Amino acid sequence: VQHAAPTVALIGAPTDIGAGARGASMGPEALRVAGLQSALESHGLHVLDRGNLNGPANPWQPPLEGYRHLPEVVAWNQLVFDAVRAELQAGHLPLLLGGDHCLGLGSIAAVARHCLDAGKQLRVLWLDAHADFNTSTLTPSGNLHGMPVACLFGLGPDPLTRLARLPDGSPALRAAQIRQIGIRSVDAGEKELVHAQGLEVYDMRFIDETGMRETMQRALAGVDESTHLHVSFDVDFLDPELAPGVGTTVAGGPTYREAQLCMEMIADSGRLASLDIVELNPALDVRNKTACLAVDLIESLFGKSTLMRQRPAQ
Ligand code: B3U
Ligand code: MN
Ligand code: MN
Repeated sequence: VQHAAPTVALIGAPTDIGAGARGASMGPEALRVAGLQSALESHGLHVLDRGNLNGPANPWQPPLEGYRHLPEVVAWNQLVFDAVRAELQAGHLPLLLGGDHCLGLGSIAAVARHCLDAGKQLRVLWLDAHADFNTSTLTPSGNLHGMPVACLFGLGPDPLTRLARLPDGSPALRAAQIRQIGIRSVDAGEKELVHAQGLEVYDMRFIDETGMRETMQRALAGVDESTHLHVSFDVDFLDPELAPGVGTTVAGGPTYREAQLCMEMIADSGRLASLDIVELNPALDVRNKTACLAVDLIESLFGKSTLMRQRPAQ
């Protein structure tokens, strides 16, 4: 079944408030300069650029009780939550231009809330080198971009877990609703928590042994007409040789071809309904090449393909 092309709403969140390196605050503009809007329009999508959210500046302080910049992270996530929720309520597909990955909390909390209201089943694909499942006692850094998934599960500081709770008090996200792909850096205590919480993680060893095709078939298994598919794309998912413009590179990520197939298989599901693109750091990039690569991959995510293809049976 072909669906009408959605209206995509670009939401800029220019902040590095949860990161360990400055510069992700320039991510939204780098994606615009790389031609994101016209690339999407060339595939028949209607695009609204909502401009940038305006949150607190980065005070660049050390951690306090295990968290860096907690009040500012809460403020940015509240802005993201409200903006993403408003676009979903308007029937648009929100595309969050980060900013660092702490913003995945506000974005996915809004999506979870919307799924509850709309009677949709939620599936999150978390594309990342990191599990982002730290807590204040496990974190090596205090950086909140290493904690959003734990916060969405209800494990984290009160003001953030409160933002992520559904009206009945349950956490926004359960293990059955998320698949992590491309993971290759998990801190010691974080590893135990990931296992204890039953997260489904397709790490790089799994991708090497199984291949990207079967990995994505598994990650998308059970996705159907009633599913809202959210992709949270941390650009450090990609191999750093391809994508140097991120704050925390980890060697051994997906190749260009693996990343393209990953995006194409998500597009084939026909269920993509919201997207985060985070951790792009233009201060560390080379001639905006990481931003251009991200735009290239986003095009595939929205259905760019070399040939006219029948949608393969899943
Ligand atoms: N796990 C480390 C590093 C990290 C997590 N997410 C990113 N880096 N981007 C931490 O600080 O929590
Ligand atoms: Mn991340
Ligand atoms: Mn990461």
